[in-house]
Amino acid sequence: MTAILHTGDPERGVLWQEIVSREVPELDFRCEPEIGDPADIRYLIAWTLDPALIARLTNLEVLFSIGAGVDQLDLSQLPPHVRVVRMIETGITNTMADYVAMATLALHRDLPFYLANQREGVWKPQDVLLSSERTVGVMGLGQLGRAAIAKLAPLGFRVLGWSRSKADVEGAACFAGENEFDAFLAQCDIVICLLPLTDETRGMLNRDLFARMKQGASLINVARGGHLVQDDLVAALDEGQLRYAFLDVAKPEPLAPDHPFYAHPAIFLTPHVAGVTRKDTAVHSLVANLRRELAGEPLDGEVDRARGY
Ligand code: NDP
Ligand code: OXD
Repeated sequence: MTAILHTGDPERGVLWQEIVSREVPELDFRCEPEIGDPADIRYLIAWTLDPALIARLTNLEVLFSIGAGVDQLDLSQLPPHVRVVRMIETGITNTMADYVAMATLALHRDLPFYLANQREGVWKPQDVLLSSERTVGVMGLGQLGRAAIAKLAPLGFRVLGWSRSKADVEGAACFAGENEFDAFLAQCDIVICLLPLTDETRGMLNRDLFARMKQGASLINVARGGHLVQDDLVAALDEGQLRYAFLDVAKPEPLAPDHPFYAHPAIFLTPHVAGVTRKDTAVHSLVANLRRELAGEPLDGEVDRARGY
């Protein structure tokens, strides 16, 4: 018998069990803790890994991540032959694109400034710019960076993109690699981080990067808290090198209630809600991948484990 094991949110497990059992009847869908004979389990669905469970799954072949990112999974716990698949699904991409548009428009139209003035009883109009007069840069041109650009470009922003290898994205002028990073950064009024968290990108939103940005530019970090050096951000905001930061992610999550980010007047914090895996849509991505797997075809979103994304 070939089985797939769901871990995490029991409500999602019940829904996915019903749909996967109907759509892919060749597989026995089990929900933790009812794992049955662990030797049957070839496929695992998880957000994070439990080492005790992994040790029991001696025939595991594929790990399906609940999320688009995989850095929260400690892949060193998995034998090297186990393939890892990140979640690519319309719920995450659409909610992420909406969030990026919300934060970009809020910064573009000076909402943080007007909210602060409102609290002080101040009525003080600022010059109003056209969206075409703002340059927005997206770091990371994968599923989510591209979805963000598809939302931002029709709003009229001048959009730039940056990634490791040269990309071709409609609506954006694309830059690649360290050699073109300064040319990208120096033009942006708003920089959006949508990079995966890897050994190369950890801590890259730091003092050095902020100094290479335009003075008075703003940051939107919707990737991972580990990309950001928190003290460097506070210093850059306090010194006026950066104007505002929208942060959807932090390290650790949740931040302690007395963390300085909560009260900082130039920081806007949301609790990791930018891109959300929707159980009603993500299950169809899972089903499509399970069908590919059973047909011996390549899986959508398979991660290069050595590269980390
Ligand atoms: P993808 O794997 O599809 O895309 C990654 C992109 O980043 C690629 O363009 C890649 O370039 C680029 N990249 C990777 N490493 C580097 C580097 N060292 N220098 C420059 N570019 C690099 O990822 P997704 O778009 O699906 O997701 C991005 C991240 O968003 C996730 O890893 C996750 O951390 C975060 N996320 C956050 C959510 C939230 O709610 N806040 C929700 C979902 C995801 P190339 O193609 O050239 O390799
Ligand atoms: C993800 C997330 O990676 O929600 O999907 O952060």
